[in-house]
Amino acid sequence: MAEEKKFKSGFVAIVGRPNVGKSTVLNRLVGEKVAIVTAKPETTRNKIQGILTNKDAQVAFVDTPGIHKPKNLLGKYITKAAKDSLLEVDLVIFIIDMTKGITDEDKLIFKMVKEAAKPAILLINKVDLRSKSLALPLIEESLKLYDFKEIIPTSATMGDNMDAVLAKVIEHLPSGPKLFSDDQLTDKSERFMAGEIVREKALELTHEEVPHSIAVLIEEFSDRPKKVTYIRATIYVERQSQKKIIVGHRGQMLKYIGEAARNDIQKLLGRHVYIELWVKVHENWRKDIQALKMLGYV
Ligand SMILES: Nc1nc2c(ncn2[C@@H]2O[C@H](COP(=O)(O)OP(=O)(O)OP(=O)(O)O)[C@@H](O)[C@H]2O)c(=O)[nH]1
Ligand SMILES: [Mg+2]
Repeated sequence: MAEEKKFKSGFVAIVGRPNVGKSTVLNRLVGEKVAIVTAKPETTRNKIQGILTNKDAQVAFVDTPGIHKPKNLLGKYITKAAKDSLLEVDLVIFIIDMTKGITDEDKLIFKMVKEAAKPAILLINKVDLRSKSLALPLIEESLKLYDFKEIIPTSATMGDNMDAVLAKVIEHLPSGPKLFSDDQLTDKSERFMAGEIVREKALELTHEEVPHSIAVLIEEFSDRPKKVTYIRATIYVERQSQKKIIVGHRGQMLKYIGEAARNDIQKLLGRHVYIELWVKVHENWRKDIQALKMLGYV
C-alpha cells in the first residue's frame, strides 16, 4: 500500500528587489488580493502574510518590502524587515525581473539568500515581456550564485507557471500541522488593509517623489448601523507642494482617491463604506522615528 502523504505546513518568504512582482506573486498564490500592487517601486512597506490552505498543505507566504540600498530611516527599517524574514522561514521564494537581468542589487540578495542557507526557489518573473529563451542564460548564471531547489520562469500577471510554483513550494515544505484556521487569509486586520488600499490609490495617481512621500494613517474604523463601516484616514505627505497635488484642483484628486478606495474596501469588507480623507504635511516623516512608529513601520 502506498504511504499516506503527510500534511505540509510552514512559512515562505517572498524576497527580491523593489518592483520585481513579489506582491503580485503573493496575491496569485493565495488567490486573493492581500497585498497592494502598483507600478511604483517600494510599494510594500510591511511584512504581509498571505495564507493558503488546501487539502495537502497550509502555507503562510510572507510578502516583504523590496530589498534596496536605503536612502532614509524608513528604507533602513523596511529593508531590514525583509532581510530578517529570510531567517524566520522554512523556504524562500526569490524573484528576479527577467527584463532587468541579474543586477548588482540582485547579486546582494543572492548573497543574503546564500547566507541564510535556506532551501530556495528562484522565479524569473515577467517572462510575458520578453522571449522565454532569454531565461536560459539567467538560469545558468543563477545556479552559479546559489544552489536553488527549483528555477521557474513565471508571469505573475498572466498567471503563467503559478501552479507549478505552488506545487514546488509544497514539495519542499516540511510536514507539519495547520497553524491557522482554514478561512484565515492574512495576518493583517481589515483596518490595515483599508489603509493600504487608500495608499495604493494615492500612489497610482502620483509621480516622481510624491508616491514615496505618502503614508496613510487610519484614524477611525468603526461599524455603524445598517451595515456601514465608517473610515477616517489621514494621508501624510512631506511637503506643502505634495499636499496640493494630493488634494488637487478644488479637491478633485482627493475625491477621486476616496472613491476608488471606497469601491475596493467595500468589496473587501462586503459592507457599505463611508470614507473621509484628510491630508496633512509631516516634514521628512521618513527620517523621523516617532513618525515611523505612529505609522506602523517600526
Ligand atoms: N508584465 C508583467 N508585469 C508584472 C509581472 N509581475 C508583476 N508585474 C508588474 O510589476 C509592477 C510591480 O509589481 P509588484 O507586485 O508591486 O512588485 P513588488 O516586487 O511587490 O514591488 P515592491 O513592493 O515595490 O517591492 C506592477 O505594475 C505589476 O503589475 C509580470 O509577470 N509581468
Ligand atoms: Mg510589493
